[in-house]
Amino acid sequence: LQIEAGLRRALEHGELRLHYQPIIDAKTGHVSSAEALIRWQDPQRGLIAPIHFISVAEETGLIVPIGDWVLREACAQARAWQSSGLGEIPVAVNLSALQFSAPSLDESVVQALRASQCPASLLQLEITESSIMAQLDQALETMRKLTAIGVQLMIDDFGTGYSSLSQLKLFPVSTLKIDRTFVRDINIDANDDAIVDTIITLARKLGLRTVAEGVETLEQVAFLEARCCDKYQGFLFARPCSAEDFEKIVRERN
Ligand code: G
Ligand code: G
Ligand code: MN
Ligand code: NA
Repeated sequence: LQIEAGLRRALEHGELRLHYQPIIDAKTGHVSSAEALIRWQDPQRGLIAPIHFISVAEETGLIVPIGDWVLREACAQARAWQSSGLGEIPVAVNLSALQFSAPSLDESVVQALRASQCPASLLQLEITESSIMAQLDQALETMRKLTAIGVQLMIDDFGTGYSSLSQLKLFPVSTLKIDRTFVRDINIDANDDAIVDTIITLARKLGLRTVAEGVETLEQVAFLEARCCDKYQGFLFARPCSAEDFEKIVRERN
C-alpha cells in the first residue's frame, strides 16, 4: 500500500526516470540502439530499481499509466537524439503483460510517437513469450496492429517461455533477445552452448535478428561472434546509464 501511494506520487511529481543501456552491433562495434529501463528517483530513498516496484505497479494496474509515461519519454529521447545529430538510435521499451493486453495499447503507442514527432522506426517494443502466450490470438492481433504502425517488435528473454516453433513462426517480430541465463553459462555448461547456438541458427533461418543479453566476458563474445549473433547487450560494454552518459558512449564508439 505504501509503495502504491508512493508510485502514484512518483508519477504525478515526475520522480520516474529512464536509464538507457547500449546495444552494440557485433560487426561494427557501434551503438545501434538502446534499451530503456525505468528507475524511481525517490526524494528520500534515492534511485530505486524496477524489481522493487514493477510487480506492485502490475498488481495495482499502475503499470498502464507508468507504461504510457515510459513510451512517451522513450519516444521523446529517441527524437531528441535524432534531431541533435547523435544519430538514429531506436529505443526499446519493455511492455508488461498487462500493458500488452490492454486494448488501447496501439493508441498509446501512436499518441506517444505523435507527441514528440518521433518516427515509428525509432521505437522498439520488447514483449515476453509468456505475455504473448497468455492469449495467443489476441496477442497476434495486437502485434499486427503495432507492426502496422511501423514499430519493431522483439521477443524479450527468449528461450524461457513456452512458445512452440509453430507459434514462433506466426509472431510478426524482427528480433529474438536471447535470455541472459543462457548467455551467462556459455563455455561453462555445454547445454547452454547448445541452446544459444540453436537459437541463433533458428533465428537466422526464420529471418530474425538476435541480441545476446547479459554479455559480461570476451569469451562469451568470441562464442557469439563465431555464430554470427547480430548484437550484444551487457555489462562488458556498458551498464544502463543516464541519457547524458549514454550520449558520451555513443560519441566514443560510433
Ligand atoms: O534495469 P533492471 O535490470 O533493474 O530491470 C529489471 C527488470 O525490470 C527487467 O526485467 C526489466 O525488463 C524490467 N523493467 C525495466 N524497465 C521497465 C519498464 O519500463 N517497464 C516494464 N514493464 N518493465 C521494466
Ligand atoms: O528482463 P530484461 O531483459 O528487460 O532485463 C534487462 C535487465 O538486464 C536490466 O535490468 C539490466 O540491468 C540487466 N542486465 C543488462 N546487462 C546485464 C549483464 O551483463 N549482466 C547482468 N547480470 N544483468 C544485466
Ligand atoms: Mn528487456
Ligand atoms: Na530480457
